[in-house]
Amino acid sequence: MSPTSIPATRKIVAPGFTGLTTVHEIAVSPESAVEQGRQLCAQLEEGNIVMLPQTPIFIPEEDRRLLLGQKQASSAYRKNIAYLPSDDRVTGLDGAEHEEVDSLRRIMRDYSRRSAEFLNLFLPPYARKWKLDFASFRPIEEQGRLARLHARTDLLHFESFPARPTNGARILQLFTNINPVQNRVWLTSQTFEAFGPRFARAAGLISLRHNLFKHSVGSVTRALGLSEVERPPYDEFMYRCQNAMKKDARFQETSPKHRWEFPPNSTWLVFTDGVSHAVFSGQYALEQTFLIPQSALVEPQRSPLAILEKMAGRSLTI
Ligand SMILES: O=C(O)CCC(=O)C(=O)O
Repeated sequence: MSPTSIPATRKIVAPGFTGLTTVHEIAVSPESAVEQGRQLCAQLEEGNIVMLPQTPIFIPEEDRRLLLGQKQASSAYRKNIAYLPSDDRVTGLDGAEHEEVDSLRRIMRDYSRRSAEFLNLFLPPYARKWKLDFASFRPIEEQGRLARLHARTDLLHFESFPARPTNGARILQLFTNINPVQNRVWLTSQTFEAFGPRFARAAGLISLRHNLFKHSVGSVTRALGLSEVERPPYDEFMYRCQNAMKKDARFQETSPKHRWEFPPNSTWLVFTDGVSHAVFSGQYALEQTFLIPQSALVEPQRSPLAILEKMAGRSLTI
C-alpha cells in the first residue's frame, strides 16, 4: 500500500451534503498512519462520517451482556447514561443498585480510555490535543422515544451543548453500536458549511451581543451546582441554530435527507457540529465526545467558528 492511499471506500452524495467514508483497514506503519489520519481528518472536517465496520474498541463479552441488560424505563423522559471521565462519575441511572453503578462506571471508564487511545493512533493530527468530554450509553430504542423538543435527537440538528460551551473547539463524537442484531440508523442533510451561512444571514444572528445569554447559562450551571460559565457568542449562535432547526417543522419535513445504517459492532466518527444529523432508530450505543481545538484542525477555515467569524468580521470567542 502506498502511503497516500487510504484503504477505504467513499460514498459521496452531493456537494454540501454529508457522505460516508468506510475504513476497511487501519494503517499500521507510522508513515501511512500519519497520511491516512490527515486525509480522514480532512474528510471529517468537511462534514463526512467515517465508519469502521468492525469496531477497533475492545468491549469484553460480559460487559456487552451487562449493557444489553440495561433499560432506563422509569423516568418520564427516558434518559441516556452519561459518564464524565475527569470525575470518573456516571449520571442518569434511575434507582440502580450500588453494584450496578460500579460496574457501569468501570465499563464506561474502559470505553472512554480505549476510545481515546484509538483516536491517538487513528487521527494523529488530533493526538493528545483533544479534550475528553462526556461519554454516554444509549440504552433506549430511539424510534418513538419521548423527549422535550430541545432534547430531541430524532430531528435534524447541529450539535451544541448549552451548559458546556466549547468556545470554538469542534465537537467530534465517536459512536459504537453494541446492539448484536439491529443497525443504528441516522438521517443527515446539509453540512454546516453549506447551511450555516444561509441560516446566519436569515436569522441575523451574527450580530449577537457578547453576553446575551450569560444569565441563562448561569442558571443552568447553578442548578447543576457547577461554577458559572459565560456562553461565548459562538456557542450562543450554535445553540440558537440547533433550537431553530428543531422547531421548524417544515424544514424538518422538506429538507433533503440521506439515510445511513451503522451495523452491529461498527464504530463511526463524526463532527456533529458540522453535520446536520438525526437518529432514526436503534438501541444500545456507546459514545465518547472529544473537543478538538482549532489549532489541531487540518482545515480550520472550514470550521463553523471560522465560517461565522468571517461573516461577522470579528472574533466570536472569549
Ligand atoms: O444517538 C445517536 O445515534 C445520535 C443522537 C444525536 O443526534 C445526538 O446525541 O445529538
